[in-house]
Amino acid sequence: MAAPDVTVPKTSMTSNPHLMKWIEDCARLAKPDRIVWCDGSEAEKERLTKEAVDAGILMPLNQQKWPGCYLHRSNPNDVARVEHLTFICTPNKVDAGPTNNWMDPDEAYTKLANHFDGSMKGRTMYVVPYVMGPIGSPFSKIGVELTDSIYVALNMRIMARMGRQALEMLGSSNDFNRGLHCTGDINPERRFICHFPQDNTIWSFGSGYGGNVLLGKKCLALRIGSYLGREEGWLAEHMLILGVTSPQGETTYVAAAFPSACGKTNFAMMIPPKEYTGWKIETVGDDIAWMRVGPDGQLYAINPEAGYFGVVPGTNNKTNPNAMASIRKDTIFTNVAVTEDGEPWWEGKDGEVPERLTDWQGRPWVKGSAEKAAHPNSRFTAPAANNPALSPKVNDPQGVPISAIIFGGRRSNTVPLVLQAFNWTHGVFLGATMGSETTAAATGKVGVVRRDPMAMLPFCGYNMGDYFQHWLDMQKSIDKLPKIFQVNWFRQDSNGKFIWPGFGDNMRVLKWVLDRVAGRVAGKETLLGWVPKQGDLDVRGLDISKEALAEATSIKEEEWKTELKSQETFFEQLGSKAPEALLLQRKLLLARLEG
Ligand code: GTP
Ligand code: SPV
Ligand code: MN
Repeated sequence: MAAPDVTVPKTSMTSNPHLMKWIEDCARLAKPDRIVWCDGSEAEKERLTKEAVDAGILMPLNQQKWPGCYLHRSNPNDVARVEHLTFICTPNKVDAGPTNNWMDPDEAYTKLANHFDGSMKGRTMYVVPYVMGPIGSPFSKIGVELTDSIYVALNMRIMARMGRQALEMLGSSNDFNRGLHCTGDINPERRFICHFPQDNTIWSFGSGYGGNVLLGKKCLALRIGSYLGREEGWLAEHMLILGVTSPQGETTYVAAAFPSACGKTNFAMMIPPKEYTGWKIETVGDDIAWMRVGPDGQLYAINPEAGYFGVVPGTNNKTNPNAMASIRKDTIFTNVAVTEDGEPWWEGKDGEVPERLTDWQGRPWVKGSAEKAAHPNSRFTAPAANNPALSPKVNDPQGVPISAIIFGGRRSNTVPLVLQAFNWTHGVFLGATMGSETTAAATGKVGVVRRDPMAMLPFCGYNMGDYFQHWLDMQKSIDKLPKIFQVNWFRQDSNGKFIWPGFGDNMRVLKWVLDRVAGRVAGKETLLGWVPKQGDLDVRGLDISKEALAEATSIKEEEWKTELKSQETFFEQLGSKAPEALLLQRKLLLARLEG
């Protein structure tokens, strides 16, 4: 059989031989009709947007009210990450560990090559070069994604520093992530998200949605990133990064890990309540943090991303005004509903529920319908530059120094509003034993408690036991250790209502965190860690009863006995990879509980 005639078009942007060769290899496999380089320019954005609109991939929203905003409807079978179809492909199964799906690399390449073979016939292959992290930063990593999806190309343009600048930074180096993506026929039976950490390679087939296909995000910045982080002595985490500035002008940076759809974007953009006049929160990142020890021995974090791929439902001018401002222009909405006037709509938006809508699947929807109009995992892709609270440090190649790390799950019971770890090892234990109720961010049942260590269960690219050890080992290289905290905004009362008001009022908890970091307040020692002393948690102006606050902050020993059982099962799963230091933390806690 004659080799198909696929020539990679020449470009003034690069002549990198490694890149050219790899694109040729992929083109020979996928056999696209055309190969198009993405340069990241405005003109290119306009051209691709027009093509996407003509092809029905994007639908213009009301351009008077939502300038530059478009709607994309994904296939209803393709609306979230697919954890059961996500694989870590290492030569040895133990390196992926018991919390990941594993495939032998040779088997995975062969299997997926069968799907990729000819999969881009009649289609265009977009070459999307991008940088994760500030241009020129020693933290940053370069990736190139080959994709048949215009939607992916346009999203990557928002989510990463995409185009010419990436190729300039790459130069003639062979050190870049090789990402190959094809939507195929969007068939869940032929959907695979495969990571090859040893090859710095990702092959994604059969999906067109978010974390499955925007390969710089979860695939590179977390799964491959965490693997590289262990090799190179740094941390890739599912964390927001924020700066909080006091009325005296002192800025403290905090990183926080909450599982998918558990409040990172909201916390990172929070506007403090009126009792906190003079305080300012600025967003460095809303989903991913890369953290390294700086020359001064402090832990520094960058946000590798350049945009937000945020949860739409629940976003409004009360919960998250900065997100509302961020999505007002140049935003791609995925799977929201549309009003008769061409405006995007979702559950939890401000204002009256419209009488009539077109739902996320394009079907007529009437008020009172049992079905949701927007998909619960509908998303916005918005440039970080739109965020009024964007931190001036967001492009700082050195990142920001982290003073506190917060771990938080979605727990209707058991976990109190806030506590501080006794020390680093205990903090790693708190992160490692985090549990959270599942959400619509991944396919599967919603609301089931599962262990989600450091919010990384779906994103750790290697053995979870080794990951815990890496966290423990970091202690030795950090001179000024960040203090570690655990929070829970999601405790419910007996009627299933959230007890804590959350959102901007989370500032009150953050204030206690800052006070502890600065050594301004004492804490009360409990079995689980330090908690605010009576009166130290600032509830001025808050409509919450004494009883409700007591419930939100309560520690119930019976619930903790159940929790410790579940932790034990989880650690057992890790076998000999479970670090002794963490097993001992659990035993100590058990002894305190039973003592
Ligand atoms: P991913 O993008 O999936 O990683 O999610 P995320 O962690 O950034 O979560 P996000 O901030 O988008 O919040 C997810 C959902 O939780 C939204 O519907 C929010 O309205 C809701 N939420 C966020 N913060 C709070 C809070 O403090 N209290 C309550 N009750 N809900 C919250
Ligand atoms: C998450 O699920 O944690 C997300 C959305 O941030 S996705 O990009 O789909 O992973
Ligand atoms: Mn996320």
